[in-house]
Amino acid sequence: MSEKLVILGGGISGLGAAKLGAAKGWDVFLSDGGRLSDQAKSDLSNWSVRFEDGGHTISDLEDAQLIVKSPGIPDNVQLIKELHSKGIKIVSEIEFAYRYTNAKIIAITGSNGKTTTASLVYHILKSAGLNVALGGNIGKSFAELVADGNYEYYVLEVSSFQLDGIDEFKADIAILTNITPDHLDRYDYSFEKYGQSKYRITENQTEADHFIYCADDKASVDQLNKHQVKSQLHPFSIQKEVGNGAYLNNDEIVFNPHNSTFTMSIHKLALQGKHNVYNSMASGIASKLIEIRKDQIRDSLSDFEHIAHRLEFVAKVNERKFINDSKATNVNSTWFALESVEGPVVWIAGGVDKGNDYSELMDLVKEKVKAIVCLGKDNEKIKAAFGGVVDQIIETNSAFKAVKESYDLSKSGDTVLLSPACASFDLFDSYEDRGDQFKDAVKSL
Ligand code: UMA
Ligand code: ADP
Repeated sequence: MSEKLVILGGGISGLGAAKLGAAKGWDVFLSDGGRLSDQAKSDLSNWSVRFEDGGHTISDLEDAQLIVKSPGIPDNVQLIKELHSKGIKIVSEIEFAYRYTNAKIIAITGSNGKTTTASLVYHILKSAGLNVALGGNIGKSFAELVADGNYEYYVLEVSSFQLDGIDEFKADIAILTNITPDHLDRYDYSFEKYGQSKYRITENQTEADHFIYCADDKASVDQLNKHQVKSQLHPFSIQKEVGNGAYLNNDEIVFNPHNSTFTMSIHKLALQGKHNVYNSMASGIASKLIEIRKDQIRDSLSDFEHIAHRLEFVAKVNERKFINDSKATNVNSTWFALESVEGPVVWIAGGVDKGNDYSELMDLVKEKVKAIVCLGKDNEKIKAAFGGVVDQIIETNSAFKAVKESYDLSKSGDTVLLSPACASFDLFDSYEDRGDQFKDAVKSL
């Protein structure tokens, strides 16, 4: 008889795990506390997967040999505690998928820059002709990719929630972009615990593997000092010269992993801004470690096409520049946005605050921001933080109104920047929805 695999959650992750589990001969039962879509039900039936929705029936879960838990379900909810107490192994979907592939894995984690860096690495490898897939915390789940294809390389964006459920998962090349406060509600509001979770990306690595990290990021370096990382270390920095990684020499990036040095001007990078120098460095090191040619790496870092909602140029309207950075859902990502645009700036900010400390933005706001247009239901914290610093702070509750007000507050030569530092769920379905509505409003000006 087949062993029983229980999957908790029937979103992207759970459906991917169900498809792979069924293909590998497990007796799969998927349980969703919410409602499954008709498409999900039809897919599950086609794969001969039994399922329930609208609640979790514990008696149908506790005879599982293995449980795959979706990343959105926290570890501290009663259901998970109960299943743990019965001694059942509970893993994340990336751990489950890992058991069914021998391909090389390049995994990217961090608080900001994961999607950009993963997409850059994928672009370089794909352009070099490798048989490579991109997925994980973006696009398709790792499990679905493994179920559907036979790739030689997987470039995976990996979240801390996914790392929390690993056991043997190991990346041949791991990239940690940075560690700044985010998702602290899942880590007892402890930045230390969140940092430790990110470092689990190194936990199963051996001397044959590689770990690429930002030497300028204090939290990353502090955690490195606390961990016994066995893999080969590859730092990147724009502040100082480092070996076996990448650093900045005036306007040239010097890549020197394994002492094979090559350089690239930051002016040739497709993605501009300091944060993208970091992302390009990390991607270039990873690509060199898998022996992609220098010219290929340089070409791909220059011809990469921008990803939507990340410092995305939308349009110039009567000499005002509109930029969509809707994906900036925490203070650190907004810091890099404000740093990279030229003032004067009309800054559209706000939404659901994840415990933000706005003081980090104060210097840049003083230097560049002439007006703030709040786009959120509760804007008190933003008003309190910047009330004495910025003359005009106004409140709006739709992308259309925010764009209209920003246009009126700006003049020729100004930049209107949507970089909210907050999640979008008070007024929008997602950050994509917020960015799309912003772009539509700009186009209708
Ligand atoms: N559910 C239950 N029981 C519960 C709670 C939820 O059954 O107690 C069900 C819901 O009804 C729903 C399903 O679980 O049907 C949703 O599961 P999920 O929230 O884990 O979402 P997925 O659709 O499986 O997507 C997840 C990631 N989501 C989260 O981590 C919250 C996706 O990342 C990821 O792309 C996908 O797996 C594939 O790996 C999204 C994300 O927001 C983009 N990630 C966070 C981020 O980037 O900041 C970490
Ligand atoms: P993630 O997948 O980690 O959320 P993204 O690449 O989607 O990261 O970028 C999210 C936001 O952070 C965007 O606003 C982007 O401009 C900004 N950002 C990208 N890379 C970095 C970085 N290395 N450091 C800080 N902010 C960054």
